[in-house]
Amino acid sequence: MQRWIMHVDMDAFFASVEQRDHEEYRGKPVIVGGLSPRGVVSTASYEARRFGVHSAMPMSTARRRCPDGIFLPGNFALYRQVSAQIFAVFNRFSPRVEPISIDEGFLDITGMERLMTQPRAYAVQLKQAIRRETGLVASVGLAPNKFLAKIASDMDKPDGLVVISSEDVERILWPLPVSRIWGVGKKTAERLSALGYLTIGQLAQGSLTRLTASLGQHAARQLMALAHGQDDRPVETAREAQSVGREITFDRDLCTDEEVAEQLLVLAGQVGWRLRRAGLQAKTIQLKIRMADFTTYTRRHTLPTAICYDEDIYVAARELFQVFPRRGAIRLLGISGSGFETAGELSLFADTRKKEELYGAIDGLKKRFGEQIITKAPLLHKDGRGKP
Ligand code: TTP
Ligand code: MG
Repeated sequence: MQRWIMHVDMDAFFASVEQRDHEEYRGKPVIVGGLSPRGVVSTASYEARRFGVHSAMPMSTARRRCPDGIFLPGNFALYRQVSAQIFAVFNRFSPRVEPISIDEGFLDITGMERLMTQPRAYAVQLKQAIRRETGLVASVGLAPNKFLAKIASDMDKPDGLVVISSEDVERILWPLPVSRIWGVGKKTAERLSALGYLTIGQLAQGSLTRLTASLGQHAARQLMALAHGQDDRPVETAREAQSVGREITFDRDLCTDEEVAEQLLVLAGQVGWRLRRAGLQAKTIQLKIRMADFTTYTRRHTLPTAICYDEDIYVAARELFQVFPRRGAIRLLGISGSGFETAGELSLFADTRKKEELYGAIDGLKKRFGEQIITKAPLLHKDGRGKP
């Protein structure tokens, strides 16, 4: 059966909230982000983007490009609250909502059109509901799968509503650069360009054999399907995910506690990012340990309050490891979080607010440039390269 997936993404989210709440900012270039000399831009209003200001740019550059802009430190607590309102609307429009970040999500609306109306009209209603209930503008992409829906929501921002059907793939998708494929970062884009594949169309018409030689079978197949506009990943609701976790099997067994600590930090960072991206906090943290002889242990700990920040997850996992009685060479480590609470209600504690701000900036970079962009300082070698 043909599916209908909606991808909804708020326009200039943080800046739009500021413009909504301060009449004097409307129609003006508003830049939200770290205001210290080494700060980065979280986002810029569309007025500011005309000056060449965009997310993840050093604040100093933004000030140079847009000296008369309105520069604000941002209010993450408020943005989280607004985000919760937006997701409440999503949840009314579909029982299948997958949160992707603070201002975006996928909705599976397959079958809804029979109950209600045509998909496009349904998307119009959703945009209207968001505007009515939050005073903010969203862009919506509508397509038979997640990949195309995400491309579509970005095509006519701000206030966009773009439908891509299967027949439109060649016309709409193929002229786009390969970097628009979700998961194609700079490195993969370079490899594709070396093969002569600059656009998604060139990739689609390229040779699977050459692609496999360059990227391996799994990635090559996946990319080829996406280039043809095919993507059968389901919309996964946060509720369905029983746990969010990551594990690593090491090329060489870990022998010292320091090595273990270092890998726990890597894992905690990956799990934290996944939790926050889904707007979740976990009450239970589980550590999985597989020894060199393949015996496998799990240890779990339920905390008094749910957590989602890397260092909190790291501390919980580290504690579990410290009381783990067996020592010896370790082949695999895994951390997972479960017992979810939806993030949103905000702590009034100053240190939590600081963390929220810090992680807001980090997650923004990860969202833009991929998960690998930021790693914790202890993981860096002296030459500045990351280890694992
Ligand atoms: P985005 O949806 O990527 O950006 P946006 O909503 O500001 O603008 P657009 O109209 O292009 O969608 O990110 C949502 C929010 O996440 C954004 O308002 C601020 C935050 N963010 C950062 O803090 N840093 C970043 O680098 C990015 C990309 C986003
Ligand atoms: Mg957005």
